[in-house]
Amino acid sequence: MRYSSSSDKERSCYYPHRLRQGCATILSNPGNVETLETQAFLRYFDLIMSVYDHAIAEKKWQERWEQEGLYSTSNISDDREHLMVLTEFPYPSGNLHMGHWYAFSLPDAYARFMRMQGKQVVYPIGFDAFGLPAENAAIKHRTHPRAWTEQNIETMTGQLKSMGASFDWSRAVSTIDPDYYRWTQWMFIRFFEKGLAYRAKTMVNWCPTDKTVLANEQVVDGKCERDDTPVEQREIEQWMLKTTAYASELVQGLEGLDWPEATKTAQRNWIGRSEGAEVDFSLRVPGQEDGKHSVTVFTTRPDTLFGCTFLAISPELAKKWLDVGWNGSEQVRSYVQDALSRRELERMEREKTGVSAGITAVNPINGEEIPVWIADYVLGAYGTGAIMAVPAHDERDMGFAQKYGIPVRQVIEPSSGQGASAVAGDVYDGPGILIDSEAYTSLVSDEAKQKIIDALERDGVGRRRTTFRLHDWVLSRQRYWGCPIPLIKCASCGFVPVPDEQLPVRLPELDDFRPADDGRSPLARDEAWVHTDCPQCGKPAERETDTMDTFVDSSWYFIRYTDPKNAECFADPERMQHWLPVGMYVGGAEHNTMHLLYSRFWARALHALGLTHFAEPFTSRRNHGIILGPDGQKMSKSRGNVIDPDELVREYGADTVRLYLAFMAPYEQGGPWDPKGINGVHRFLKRFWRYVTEAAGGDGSDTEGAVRAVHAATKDIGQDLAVMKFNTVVSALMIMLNDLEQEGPASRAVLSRAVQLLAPLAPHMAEELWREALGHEESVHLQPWPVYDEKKLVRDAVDLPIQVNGKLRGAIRIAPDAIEEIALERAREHEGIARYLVGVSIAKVIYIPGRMLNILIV
Ligand code: ANZ
Ligand code: ZN
Repeated sequence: MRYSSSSDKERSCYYPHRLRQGCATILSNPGNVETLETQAFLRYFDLIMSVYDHAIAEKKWQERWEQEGLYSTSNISDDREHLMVLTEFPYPSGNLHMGHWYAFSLPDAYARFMRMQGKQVVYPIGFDAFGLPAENAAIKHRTHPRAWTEQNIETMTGQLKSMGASFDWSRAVSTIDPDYYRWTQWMFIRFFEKGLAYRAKTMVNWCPTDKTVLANEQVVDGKCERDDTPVEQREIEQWMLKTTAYASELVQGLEGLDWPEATKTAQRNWIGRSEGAEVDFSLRVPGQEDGKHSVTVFTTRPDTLFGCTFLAISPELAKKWLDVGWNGSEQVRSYVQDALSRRELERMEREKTGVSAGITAVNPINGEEIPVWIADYVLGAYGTGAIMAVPAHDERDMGFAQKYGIPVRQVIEPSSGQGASAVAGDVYDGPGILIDSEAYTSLVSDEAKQKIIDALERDGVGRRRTTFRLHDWVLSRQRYWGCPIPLIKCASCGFVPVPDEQLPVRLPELDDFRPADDGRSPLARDEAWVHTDCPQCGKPAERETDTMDTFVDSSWYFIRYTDPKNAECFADPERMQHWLPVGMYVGGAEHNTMHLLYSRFWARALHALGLTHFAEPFTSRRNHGIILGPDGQKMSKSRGNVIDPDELVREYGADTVRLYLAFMAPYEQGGPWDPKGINGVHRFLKRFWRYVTEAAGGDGSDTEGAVRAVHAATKDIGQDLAVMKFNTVVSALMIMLNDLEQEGPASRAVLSRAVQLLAPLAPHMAEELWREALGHEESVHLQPWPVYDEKKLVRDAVDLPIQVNGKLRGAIRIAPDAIEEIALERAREHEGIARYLVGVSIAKVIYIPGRMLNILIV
């Protein structure tokens, strides 16, 4: 009997066994439609008449899960291990794209798996809602950033829910919520009190389009990363955070972290720790007393001190000298002015230029007099802003020396003996053996470094020193859509923090929030907001009008997830203890430096203030790749290669999209979207559905092959999910289904296990099969991960007869080619055989693989 509609030949396949059963029941109970069996029949009948309708099923389960509170995590401690699975803090740009799906739906599978592994897992979500893009979009669309942002949050919440992720929405936070930024401000004040937040006049990157300061990290190839405008250098007073205070710790802390090596390397390079020495050179300045002035250089190569043929100082340092009365030449003055108008990076990349300072310096190691130059390749903000130049052993110095005809003197020879000839223009910058270096000649570089520093220290003209490339974090922005800096400027008291009980300092609602041309923040226009009283002396005072960089907001969001509604403190210490540090943080490699460094700094600072129990916020970190358009290019509207997840969800369902994202590439690599590929996984899911529903109605019994298929899959999938090898998880599911199909309908136990294995990646279909087709009460997502039995994994097992001293004592199921140790171990595990083996010693074993095992005992 087939209840098929000819238009869809697949329909006939669903639940035929159940259908048959139900019909039988009805036939045996004519006239009694009220029995449970007939109700069941009608339900099954409805089901078979429809194919798996992902739209209905996905919506149904998303609602049920929310009603049942399946993913709201309690803060009560139990025996389980607690784990926060954290993903990037999404920016409410207005539309969920494939990148979001990649970033959230696969870590969701990991979170689900960890839950099934018996851990208490929280998978939080929120919105990083302040920032320039919102403001720029609002200006473009002639709306207010708040309206624009709130609308986007609403849309994206709906889209995120369509993913079927196990987010704990009860913990959602949004950084524009005054309850959130109140604590951002509170922390800022603690940093300010500790001297970690300070004001300084610095050269900053200024984007003339955005009319704001940019962090170094926000400048790409000399242009604003947002709008490609060439960035200018301006000297402005800014609020800074002293990231450099923890430079050493930020390098050392990396050691203990389970992070990708590439990310650690990126951070090490960014922080740029260099061990070396400072060396003081006294100066001979025309018109001034000899040795009255001196300059200190930073070098990582004190072993090359005898090869130093000139000193070079940065234009910044030259400017300082000019400012305090150095009578530099006209040439010097115009050179300095010109060089200072260029960006650091540009100065580094261009051909080096310089100008003679008309000054000489005295090398403290041998009293030699050498010229001083001003050179643009010397950076003002690194080391001491001055270098001892050794052209023979440094590329940049060599280029400069050749250009300006400065002598070159080789003082290091490669240990192999075959020295590069420095005079011929080759630079040897490795370690080696010292030559032409008086008492230090013949020493190796490392030893010479130490001895030379010792000598300099003894004479008081040098010292050991470690330097970092890391700059302090320029925090303030002259823009509207950010967290206000909670300080008040008083003419007599200076900057005074807003008292804690008056926080948050709310962002005023401005109609005209556009940036001003004078570089002042738009907040300055709200006179009523600006004017206030000094909390210290009570005299009239003004509020700080700059807002904070949005990297501040995302520096501590994971902390707020532990206790999102707390009005007494930023998070209860017990709750932090419960969930933090973050056990698994999954995100993109573009965050290797900025966000991951800022939040590590933030955590260090909070920890140093005694406000948290952890110094490192993220114990484990995994990076994911990027999904490219089908053409292999970055997805972008202008290229027309954007794949819209909403459309795919409508057509194939969220489970298919999730499964395909998992399948298409190794997660840490990503790759181009293949529009045809998604059909393959979609067909696979349909087949999975058909197999389970068909078998669920019958009285399938398990073949060895079926049992083996699910046990093998349990092992493989478990191993791969634990390390986020999602693509091989999908292949393992496919292999399992093939094997099961070949074996025919399996038992409910085997089917249930198969569905459990599907659950992390295809949560909706798995739930539908689990509860509806297999009739389980409790959600599949609350089930423990099944255990597998190694013995059941063996293919083509044989019954191997076991003899003890020649007498048959039993048989074990084992692979025909199993090695002797394994066969013996299995024999020992066999109850009937084991009792002959206790308290005796084995004299000899005769083993013929696949045939028999004879254990001779004494
Ligand atoms: C002498 C020397 C000889 C150097 C030699 C190198 C090779 P890292 O490792 O990146 O820290 N340096 C110091 N301050 C500088 C500045 N403000 N701008 C540009 N260059 C600067 O590099 C340290 C080396 O970079 C220092 O060691 C110095 O050059 C240069 F055979 O001193 B060296
Ligand atoms: Zn005051």
